Amino acid sequence: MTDAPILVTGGAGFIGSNLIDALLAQGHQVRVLDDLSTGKRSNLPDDSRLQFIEGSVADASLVERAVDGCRAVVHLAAVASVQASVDDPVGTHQSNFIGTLNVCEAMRRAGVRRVLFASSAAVYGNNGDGGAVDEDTPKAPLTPYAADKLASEHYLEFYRRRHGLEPAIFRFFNIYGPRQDPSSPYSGVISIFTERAQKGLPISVFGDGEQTRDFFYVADLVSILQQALDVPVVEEGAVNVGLNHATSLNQLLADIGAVSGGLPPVKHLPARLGDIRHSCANNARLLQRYRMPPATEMREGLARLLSS
Ligand code: NAD
Ligand code: UD2
Repeated sequence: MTDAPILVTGGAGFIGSNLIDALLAQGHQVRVLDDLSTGKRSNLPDDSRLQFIEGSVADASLVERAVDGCRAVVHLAAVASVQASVDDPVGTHQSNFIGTLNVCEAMRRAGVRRVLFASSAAVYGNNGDGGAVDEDTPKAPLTPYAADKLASEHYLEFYRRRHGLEPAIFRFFNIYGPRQDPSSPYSGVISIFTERAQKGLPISVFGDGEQTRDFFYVADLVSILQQALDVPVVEEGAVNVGLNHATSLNQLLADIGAVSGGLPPVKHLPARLGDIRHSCANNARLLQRYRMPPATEMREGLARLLSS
């Protein structure tokens, strides 16, 4: 297939690089714009159909160059750590909000319409109250990270109404799988716990371990993103990406222990300030709009991750 490239911002990161493997396998041309702040060049294959541009989505003229001639954009570039946004709201805002605005403007100018956007369950704050949140649940962005994601959603919808963009907005819950970088204390919890379990290093649980998350395997997300690039019409409104299944950290540890044949010592530390207690997706809209692959169960996902 010789089509115009799909631009993946943040393509050298965890989710982006998994998506790119699938896009290349489908025969697409891919262009990546990534500043390598958390992503790695080595996450991407050496492939003549892949063009890599190193730089920031905060740089409007670079974004314009990257968008030019593309058939669609998957906008994943962002500082993914909620805590980093708390520590550096101004710096994070450049990537997480200005970056989105630059993508919208560049698309408008270039006449590119389809854009997939990685929003987050963080926009709901604690409004789930222990139950599953649907997309109409009132928003409570408690951090700069969540505020930037929600503002980005609103701008994308403005560009839909005013300029004909076709944004497919996804609110990812907790995505896990191969290439999620465990190296920072604010990395995804599964990447940290599995790495430490493999190395026999002690594991720290913040709080009592009864907080819950809706963990979603990256290959299942990739399948949904691929569909969103191809559906003839993107309906308005964001879509939760989760399983509607809450797993506590204590249960997660039991699963990791079962899959890896034992656990290193586990210690409990005070809960993180502002940590969301329960997060679970009502995924009815996801199931209505997209063909959900048979969901990867936690133990199977962990086994695939541990053997990757
Ligand atoms: P990641 O850190 O692995 O990927 C982010 C990528 O964006 C990295 O390659 C990084 O180098 C790049 N990047 C960061 N700032 C940039 C900038 N200013 N310009 C260009 N590139 C930049 O994280 P991920 O988990 O793959 O996250 C991808 C997207 O999904 C992010 O937008 C994140 O907020 C969102 N998200 C992730 C999760 C999750 O559970 N992993 C949940 C909700 C939302
Ligand atoms: C994740 C995403 C974030 C955001 C949000 C959506 C990552 C890194 N963060 O934040 O981008 O979109 O989901 O709701 O993917 N924990 C421990 N020990 C550790 C590390 C974490 O106990 O060593 C706890 C942590 O306090 C929290 C839970 O594990 O209660 C999950 O933490 P996380 O950082 O993986 O994800 P979350 O939900 O804060």
